[in-house]
Amino acid sequence: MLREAIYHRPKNNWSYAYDRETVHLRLRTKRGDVSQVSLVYGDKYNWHIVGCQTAEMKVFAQDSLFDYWQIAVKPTYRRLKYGFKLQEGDETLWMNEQGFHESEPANIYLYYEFPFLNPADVFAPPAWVKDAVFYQIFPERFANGDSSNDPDNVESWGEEPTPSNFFGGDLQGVIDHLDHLEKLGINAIYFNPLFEAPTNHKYDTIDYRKIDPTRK
Ligand SMILES: [Ca+2]
Repeated sequence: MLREAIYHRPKNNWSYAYDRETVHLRLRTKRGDVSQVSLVYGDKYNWHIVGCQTAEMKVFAQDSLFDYWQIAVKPTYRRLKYGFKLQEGDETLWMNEQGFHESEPANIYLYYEFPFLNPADVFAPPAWVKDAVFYQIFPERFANGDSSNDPDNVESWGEEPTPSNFFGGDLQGVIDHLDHLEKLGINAIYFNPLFEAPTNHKYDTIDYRKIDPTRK
């Protein structure tokens, strides 16, 4: 097993609250290098009484270099001590916060910790997002539906776009093409900035409460 490739951090996308009862844990290994990975886990105040448990992790993604293993765990008391057990052929390796071990480490304080499944850490997207198919629109370059609001020096549609030139796209242009978007199966639009700003991209917003006059 190539130890240099094995990676986990007890935070971010490697260890996170999936919902109020479930922690997702991930580990990376060199692609095709490890045949089995198990999570070794338990409760820090019960570990010495009831011991730890093991549960097999599954490869949930691969790229050209790595396998990515994942498991979902529901800790009884919403907190978790954990480490990993990796196997390939006759070789077994334990990994925890302190690094690699060739026999099972007895000291639970060497293990990783997920301190508490705090409801504030659970990302709760609105229910409609799960069925949404988004289309991202850069309004300046989507369609010019109203030439009366065009900025000065507007280019003819189809000319070469540059980082700073203008084509006059606006909200009317989007409205004019809603049928087309609907036919594509789109039911949500992600707009690049629409608010008042001097550039064509409008990330340099001046007033978040005012639609730019060239977009209206
Ligand atoms: Ca326009």
